[in-house]
Parts: sequence; structure tokens; C-alpha cells
Amino acid sequence: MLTDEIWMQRALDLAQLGGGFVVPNPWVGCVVVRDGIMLGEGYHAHYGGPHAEVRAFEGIQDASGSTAYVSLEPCSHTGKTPPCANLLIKHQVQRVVICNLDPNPLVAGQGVAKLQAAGIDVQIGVLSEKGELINRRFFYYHRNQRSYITVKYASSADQFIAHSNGHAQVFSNAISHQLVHRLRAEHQAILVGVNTANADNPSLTTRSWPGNSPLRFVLDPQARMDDNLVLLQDEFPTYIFTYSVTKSVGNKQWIALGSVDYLKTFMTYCQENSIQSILIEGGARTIETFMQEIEVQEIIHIESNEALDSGIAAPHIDESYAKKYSVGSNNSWRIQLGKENLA
Ligand code: AOF
Ligand code: ZN
Repeated sequence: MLTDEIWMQRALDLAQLGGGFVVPNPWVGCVVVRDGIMLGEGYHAHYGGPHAEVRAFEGIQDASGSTAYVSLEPCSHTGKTPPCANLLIKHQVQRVVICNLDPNPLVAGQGVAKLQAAGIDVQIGVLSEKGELINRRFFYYHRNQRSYITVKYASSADQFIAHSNGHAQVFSNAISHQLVHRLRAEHQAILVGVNTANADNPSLTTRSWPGNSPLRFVLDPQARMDDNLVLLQDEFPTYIFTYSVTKSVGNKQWIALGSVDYLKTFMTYCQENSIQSILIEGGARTIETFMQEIEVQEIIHIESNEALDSGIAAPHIDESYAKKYSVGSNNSWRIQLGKENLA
């Protein structure tokens, strides 16, 4: 690896320490280096908190002539914190190395322009593929003005997702359970269909991984959700999307989308409300409807090594497109990547 790549890798590693706490912000890391010595480093640790650059420069007295490695273009807007580009200029950084440009229209090249106008040497694109991968949901949303959709489902070895009567069967082991909770923390919203809500009575919160809980969405065209479900009884907000019912009870909201183009109207609602990413957790009908009507960006299939013999069939999915986790007893598991996969 070249020197710039080594330091950028460090910035990317730091970025990911933001884990389940930064959504819908991107993961960003920053390392300040002079003469081969690291002067400071930091990362964006939680949504609403200081940006990576602020943390990296916190303890530095003199950064003049240094190089700042930032995994995302330094911001140029005054958001919850002042612009990071101004901070780098104030510290008399000589060179800024950036992994990816920030497609957020609030920034979108203006951070780079500010740095260059101040005479700073700017280099863009170091380890850009790695940065694209870790912030894929953030980038997709800002480039397409559309939510990034991840489908996750678990099945038996013979491709059933539940018993015939709709009762749930646990296919996951402790490790895949953690993976699911990590995915929840990394998405802005989680969605299930009404049949899954009524059959499983899920809470859809993040518990087995450090991070925030996603917003909870239920597709319930006919407003058939049972009143006594956790989703309607606990203290967290729930959004229920119907054809024609609009009401709210405490922080539970029913939103009418109409029966024509219901799912497309749902996607428009998400766009208008800046929902960056959605994790679809079932069931089979909801997943299949999404696969048929809406473009899905990522599929995660957790497959048990045990057969169920009968039950509700798993959605028909092109496995070459899915990331498959095979789980077994003793918490063993194996990751099988489809040909179009993200690592
Ligand atoms: C940076 N460094 O560490 C991050 C950046 O709401 P705010 O004020 O936190 O701004 C969020 C936006 O700032 C976010 O959408 C993205 O464009 C950029 N994130 N920029 O220079 C950071 N997290
Ligand atoms: Zn910033």
C-alpha cells in the first residue's frame, strides 16, 4: 500500500467505529499527519454529534503544514456544527486527501472548492471503492433521492420461512441474531407486513447490538393490526401504512396512501420524509411484492442447516444477487456471496 492509502485505511477503520449510532449520517473518519507522524484522529461517533474532523483536531496545538485524511469530503455547510472545511483552513493544513465526495446537496463539491480557494492541495478518490461500500446507503439515497432497500429473510435448509399456520420458527443462531440487530441499527427504518406483525408480535428494536433503533413501519392496507401488539403498546413510535385510514393514537400513526399504486406512494412518502434506508424483515408476501414492484438494492438470506419439511415458502429470489449466511448449530456460520454482491 502507498502511504496515502495506509492513512486513508486508518480513516476508514475509524469511520466504522460510528457503528449503529450515526444513521442517517455517513460514517466518517479523519487522521491528521505530518512528516509521517499522526498528530490526531477522530470519527463521527453519533448522529448530531461533532464531525470527524472536529474530533481529530481537538487536541492538536499546531497542525500547520500537515495532511488531513478524511473519508468523506469535508462539509461546507453550517449544520449542527460549523463547516469542517473552515476548520481545516483555520488549522493551516497543507493538503487534504479525500476518499469520496459528499453527494449531499448541502456539500456536493463545495467543501473541496472552499479548500482549494484557500490554496490547499486537494486529492480525491483514495480507496474510493472501500468508502463507497461502507457508506453505500447514504450515497444511494443522495444520488437517487430514493431510499436504499435491504431485504432480509431467514429460511430452513429446504427454503421455508415459517410453519404453514404462520407460526414463526427460529432459524437464526446467536451470531446471525446479532447480525440482524446490527442491520437494524444501520438502517433508518425497518418494515414488516401486517401478517408478520400479527403472527410474530415483534418489537423491531435494536437490542443485541450497540446502536439506535430504526423507525418502525408496518404495511397494513386494511388496518388489520391487532391492538395488543407490542408495536402498538410500547413507548416507541410506529408508522402504519394503510389504503384509507388516517389517525394517530399517542406516537402510533396510521397513514393513508390510497389503494392505487400503494407501494409506489409509500416510496414517495419515504422520499418526502428523507428516509435514507429501509430494512425489510418480512414476510414472504411483503418481500415478494417489493421485489416485483420496487428496485431492491441488497438481499440478505440467513439459511439454517435444518429442514422444516413443510411451511410457508421463502420468497423467490435470485440467489446470485443475495448475500447468504448459512447458520448451523454451535453458532457456526458461513457466508456465501452472490456474484453481484457487496462484501
Ligand atoms: C463531515 N464530517 O464527520 C460528517 C459529515 O447534521 P450535520 O450538521 O451533522 O451534517 C450532516 C451532514 O454532514 C451529512 O448529511 C453529510 O453530508 C455530512 N457529514 N461531514 O465533514 C463528518 N459526518
Ligand atoms: Zn463536517
